[in-house]
Amino acid sequence: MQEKYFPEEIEERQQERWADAHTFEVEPDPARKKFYCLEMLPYPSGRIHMGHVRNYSIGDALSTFKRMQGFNVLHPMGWDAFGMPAENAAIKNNSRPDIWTFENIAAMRTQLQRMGFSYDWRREIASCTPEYYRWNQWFFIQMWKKGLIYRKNATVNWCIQCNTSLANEQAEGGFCWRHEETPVELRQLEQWFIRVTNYADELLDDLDTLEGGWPERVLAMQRNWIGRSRGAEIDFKVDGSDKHIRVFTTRIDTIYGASSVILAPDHELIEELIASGRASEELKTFVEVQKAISPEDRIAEGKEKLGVNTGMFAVNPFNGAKLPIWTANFVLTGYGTGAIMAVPAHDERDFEFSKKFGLPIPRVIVPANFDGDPNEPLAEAFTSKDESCIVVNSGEWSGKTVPQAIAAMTAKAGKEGFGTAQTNFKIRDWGVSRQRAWGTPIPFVHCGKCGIVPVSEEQLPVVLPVDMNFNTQGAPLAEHAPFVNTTCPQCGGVAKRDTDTMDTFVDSSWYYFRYVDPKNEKLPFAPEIAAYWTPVDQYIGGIEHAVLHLIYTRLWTKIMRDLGLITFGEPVKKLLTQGMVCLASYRCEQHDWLYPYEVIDGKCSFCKRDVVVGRIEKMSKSKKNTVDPDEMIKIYGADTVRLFMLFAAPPEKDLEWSEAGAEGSSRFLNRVWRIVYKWHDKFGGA
Ligand code: QTW
Ligand code: ZN
Repeated sequence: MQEKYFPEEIEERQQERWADAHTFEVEPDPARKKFYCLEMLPYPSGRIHMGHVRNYSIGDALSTFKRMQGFNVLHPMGWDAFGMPAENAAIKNNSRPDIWTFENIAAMRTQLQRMGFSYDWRREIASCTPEYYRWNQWFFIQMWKKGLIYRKNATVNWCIQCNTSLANEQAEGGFCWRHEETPVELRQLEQWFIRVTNYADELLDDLDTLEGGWPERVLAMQRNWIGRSRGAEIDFKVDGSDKHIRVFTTRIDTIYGASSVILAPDHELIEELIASGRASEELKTFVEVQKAISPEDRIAEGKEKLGVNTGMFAVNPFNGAKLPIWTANFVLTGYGTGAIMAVPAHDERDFEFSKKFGLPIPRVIVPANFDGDPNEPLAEAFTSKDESCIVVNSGEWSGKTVPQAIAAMTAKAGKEGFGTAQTNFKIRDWGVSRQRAWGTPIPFVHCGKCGIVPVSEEQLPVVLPVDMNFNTQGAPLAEHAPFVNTTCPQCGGVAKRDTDTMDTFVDSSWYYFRYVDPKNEKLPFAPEIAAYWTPVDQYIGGIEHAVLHLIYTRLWTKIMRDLGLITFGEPVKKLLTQGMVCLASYRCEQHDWLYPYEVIDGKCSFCKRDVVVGRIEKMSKSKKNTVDPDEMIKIYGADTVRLFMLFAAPPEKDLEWSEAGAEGSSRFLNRVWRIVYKWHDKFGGA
């Protein structure tokens, strides 16, 4: 043993020993208890950053602990390797996305190995390899057979210069990211969808079983995202016509308080009114303007409520009252039926709208033991959810409690045939197609005779060409003739391949099942091997995946269960959402913002004035407040960096990187070394 602590030397030597001894390579062993420790796999962006280092240091500490407890620990790593950055690099360097990606993977793998993380590297996967993505295609076809895949017209952001659709992030502020002068158009395009809504009830109800294992915050975010609301659909007759408007309401008990019916700007009744030539100029303009705004933007926080009276009337089926029919920006066709009854006295949004346009605000709900006058004008909407509230001013239903009225009035609507109980969800079906080049090709062909036909399973994978031309106005994959031109699997005639690719969240929905059996050529993984290793015992990753990734992977698990590959419906027993790695920046009166290395002993290195902490923010390239893990490893060694990551903050909390803290960790390890050195010959050390 050497007297001095030379981290680089001992770490590299130890890492070699582990590799030679296959220390972290594991196989199923029915005699031993397993522990599956999983960390969210990285995008191969080029270099490991501090967020990764923290994520993987936490996972590695737990894996080691579980090994020491005697568990057979599965601890794998891989690459979420499809996506736009590779395309952007290919455009910029006039090169290929696969070359860029594999170079990055090689560099980042070296970095992770230098950190000394205890992965079973034999199980490494990269989602951009045909060996991996063929199973995305296989799943896609299985889902299609089960009726879980469909095509539908959907609105996408479109740049006429790029001649392709843009992801929302590429169309921020309404302009194309590559053509800052070109406003993004909304276009209707046929897109592929996965029927998430078939599983919406289960996705929501099963969250209860995760209680205790998942952070309460994540459960709440998912519940809100799925957004189940139980209510009723009610038909309002259009006055003087045989048409009906179907509205969705969670509060049928308030229907006597409705003072208007409001349609989405693209509701079919409005289209008909415009087509018939009876719509006002004001209405036509309003509809045109609103249709050019994306639904998300129409209902964005703080957006002013806008509306126009259509001039038509609807008849309340309960009391025959004639209500004006309006259209407004905050009613969307994508949610419920695209039409609502506005009950301003008992809904904040309807209150704001009705007040603005001078619509009546009749009160129909009061608290239990109410002794005021229910006809007194309200200063604000009365929205109490208390079940003891009483219905008033509502004919035969007056005097009932809210739950009683909801049950009885829904039953009446059903009996008389003008309504039914109905459950709605906020969550939408998953639009999985992207008009992008670096992704899993959708395994379908378009045949003039047979229509849209799946590729036969024996012909999988549909291999993505890597010699695409990125130096083009159009879509590189759609312009690749050898890829596009094919034959129909059904009739053998000429056909064209679908040129959409899958959302990369498809790749990450099931990657950790592939780790258990990464070389399988018959199936995505063998059910009996998955039965040993899965579900995941501990998953660790950033909070930014609390909703999308973690809902998609729960969905995928339920679908895999229904395909008979696994027997459970929840993939992750315990979830840890780690906090962010932040850095403080400093301000000097004279020199404004300083980087950490420009501050010495709490003073500005230029003018020696005292500095103040300006802000503590997540490290990011754009803020130029990053610290490179490699540099820190060179100075202190990987163990110091890892130790600092673990001790500087609880894993769920944000962590402020500080070089002084890293020095502290380094001093601690040096002290450990000295003590061991002092006594090493007493316990037989060399
Ligand atoms: C799939 C995961 C996906 C992914 O998120 N492939 C499962 C969907 C890091 C910081 C960042 C501090 C820096 C920095 C940043 C976690 C940029 C440039 C220079 C420096 C992720 C995830 C995992 C993989 C935290 C990320 C947030 N963060 N926290 N502190 N910034 N891939 O140092 O490569 O982005 O959430 O768990 O590790 O991340 S990923
Ligand atoms: Zn463009």
